[in-house]
Amino acid sequence: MAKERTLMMIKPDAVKRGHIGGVVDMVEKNGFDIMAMKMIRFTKRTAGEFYAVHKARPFYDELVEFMSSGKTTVLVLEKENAILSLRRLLGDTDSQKAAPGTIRHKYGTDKGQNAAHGSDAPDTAAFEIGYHFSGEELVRL
Ligand code: 3AN
Repeated sequence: MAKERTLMMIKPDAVKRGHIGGVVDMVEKNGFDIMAMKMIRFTKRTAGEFYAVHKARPFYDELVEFMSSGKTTVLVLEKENAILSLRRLLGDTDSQKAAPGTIRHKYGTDKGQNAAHGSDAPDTAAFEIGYHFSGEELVRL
């Protein structure tokens, strides 16, 4: 399979607790190539835009509030089958149900404060990478 790119975010809960290095270590040890990485602070407006697909969900306001509550680390990761591979490494959305060895098991708290995000499909990965990075910010090998 050809290499694929996905967007990862280390969320405000994990950044505040000093887990950027721990999460990046798991990402690197699992064979992902980091193609871009930066720190951002979502505003309520930009968090709402980024998560617009979830607007109708009951947790939307909580999600926007949480994602704009502190700094977020945003990364573009490359690997064969990167999207599914990162979702497996993240574990269940509910950190309490995430399997041992996953990022959310190690660093997450619950369904909302679940340490990190990974794109869920090729179309959302393309939107999410384009939302955060211009083409020039992505490494060309
Ligand atoms: P995932 O990120 O695992 O794909 P989704 O797409 O169901 O999960 O939800 C998107 C984001 O919304 C999650 N990463 C999580 O932060 C938040 N979220 C999902 N369910 C809840 C919930 N019941 N309460 C609070 N936040 C939630």
